[in-house]
Amino acid sequence: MISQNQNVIQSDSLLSSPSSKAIDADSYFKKNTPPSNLNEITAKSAEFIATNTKLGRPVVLVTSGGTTVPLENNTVRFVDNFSAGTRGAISAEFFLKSGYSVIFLHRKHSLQPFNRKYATPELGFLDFLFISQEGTVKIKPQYEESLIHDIALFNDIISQNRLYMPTFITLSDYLFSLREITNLLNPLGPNAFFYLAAAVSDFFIPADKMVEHKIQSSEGELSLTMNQVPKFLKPLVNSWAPNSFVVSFKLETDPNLLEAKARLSLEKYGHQAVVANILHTRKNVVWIIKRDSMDKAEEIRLSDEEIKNHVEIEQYIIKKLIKIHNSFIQNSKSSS
Ligand code: 9Z3
Repeated sequence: MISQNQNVIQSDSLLSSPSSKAIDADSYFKKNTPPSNLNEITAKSAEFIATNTKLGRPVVLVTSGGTTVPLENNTVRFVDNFSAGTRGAISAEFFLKSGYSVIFLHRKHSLQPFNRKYATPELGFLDFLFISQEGTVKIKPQYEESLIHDIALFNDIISQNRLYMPTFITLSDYLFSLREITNLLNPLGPNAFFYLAAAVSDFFIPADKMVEHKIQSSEGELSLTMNQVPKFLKPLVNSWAPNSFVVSFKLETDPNLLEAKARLSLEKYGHQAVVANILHTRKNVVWIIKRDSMDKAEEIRLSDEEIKNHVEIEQYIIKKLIKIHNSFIQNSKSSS
């Protein structure tokens, strides 16, 4: 909604009440539009899950990157969520190396497993190549070993159909795809692993409250009020995939809030574990809090030596979580 001499985007009638109750997940799906490729994502995910489970491979859904929240239906501007997709992309690699097949639901153009190493802020694709005296394209010798290794691994994984990489841009693309893929993983019960590392917006403007066209600066300053996004972990854990293994991430900037917020999330949603991290130290230290021992937070911290040698913390996170997943599967078997 835009007023005459002031741009006011008003999401819902809840205008100035930050404590207003969020709508529930069902209403969210009724009021918002699914991505145009949702049927394709659903069909390809179904085929991927069927092929991999038939071969006895465990399947993990890794979500990665940030969601956007558009301000206009014909979107020129949007609010973005912080995330380069590094955590998700590296984690997917370690899951693949550990024998899991991976649905990598990620923000379009964010980092992807394996490829992420060859398009960094310092080095682009062309930096790895040179033209030989014979006029052919060759790999610079210093990169050859790592490239041969990664290409072989990546081609192997792709040819075995162990990696499917659907994308999202907006919050609603993400949520519709998450719900579809979760429903498809549900029949796998405890074998299905959800690793929810995407940075998902907590606020949005419902489609029916959004302006159609580009907001005009000639109309003055812009005031924004956004609705709260329903807490999707709740239906995911309680009804979409109630017997599955679900790990969420908690991101804070204030260390004093982190542990309490992570525990609160486990209490509220009842899933298996939260990986808690602080924005500025996320690459070097995380805490894993499990539902069955909530009073303990297990720290994973890289040593100075490891940081110097560019060791990736995700290898320790994944190793630990796979162990917890295996005991979850065992416990589910013995209690059924
Ligand atoms: C995370 O906490 C991830 O670890 C990061 C990774 C986004 C920090 P990068 O992609 O960063 O490597 O640059 N993800 C979850 C963030 C989030 O939105 N969590 C919600 C919350 O904290 C709950 S699901 O409230």
